[in-house]
Amino acid sequence: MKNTIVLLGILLFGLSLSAQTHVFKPLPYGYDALEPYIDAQTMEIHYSRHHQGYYNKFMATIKGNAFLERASMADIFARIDEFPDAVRNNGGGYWNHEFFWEGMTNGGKPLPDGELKNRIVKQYGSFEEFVSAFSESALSVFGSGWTWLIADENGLQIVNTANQDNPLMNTAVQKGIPLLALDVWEHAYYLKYQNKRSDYIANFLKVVDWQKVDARYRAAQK
Ligand code: MN3
Repeated sequence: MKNTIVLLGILLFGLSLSAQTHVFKPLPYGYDALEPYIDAQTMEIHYSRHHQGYYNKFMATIKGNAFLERASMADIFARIDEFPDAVRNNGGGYWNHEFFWEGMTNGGKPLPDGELKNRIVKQYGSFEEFVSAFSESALSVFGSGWTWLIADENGLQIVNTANQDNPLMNTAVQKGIPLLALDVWEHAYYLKYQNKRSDYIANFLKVVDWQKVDARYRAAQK
């Protein structure tokens, strides 16, 4: 009897874990880890208020919808036009920020030799020219949005999305697999940089984890 209760407890615990598809992951580093390029106060507000806010609203919005509660974010984004704007805006805000945090690391990491580096050089001429193109794109976002490096059937693309949209959404003009994201909403940089978005972009590029971007590219080729 006692064993049965223990087994039942393990089973219920397992079910409760599997029930929670969408989790609010801890920031992969401390608030001050990306100083001085991204300041601790901005990180704290961005993560604990903005990102958490999108997650909370997303969870409240999807409550009771079996598909939205269980499906992966990629599967949800692939059908995003079927759902209310609150799912698109808050689901995008939830996923985009997690992806953004995971693409940065203390001190940054250089792009290793390999297929992504070769592809960048082939398409853009050099890594430096690619960085200029990415920066220009981020500078050109009008209003709130994101800049992405994506992989699609033609290779690499630099694309911008408005609001909390992303290139996984079936509504996106240019769809693809995200490799790198840059948040260019003013809340991402205004405290430290005010209107100087170009300085923020230049400093973001100093903390990019290109090893991670390379790993994402390799995963996208499979
Ligand atoms: Mn943001």
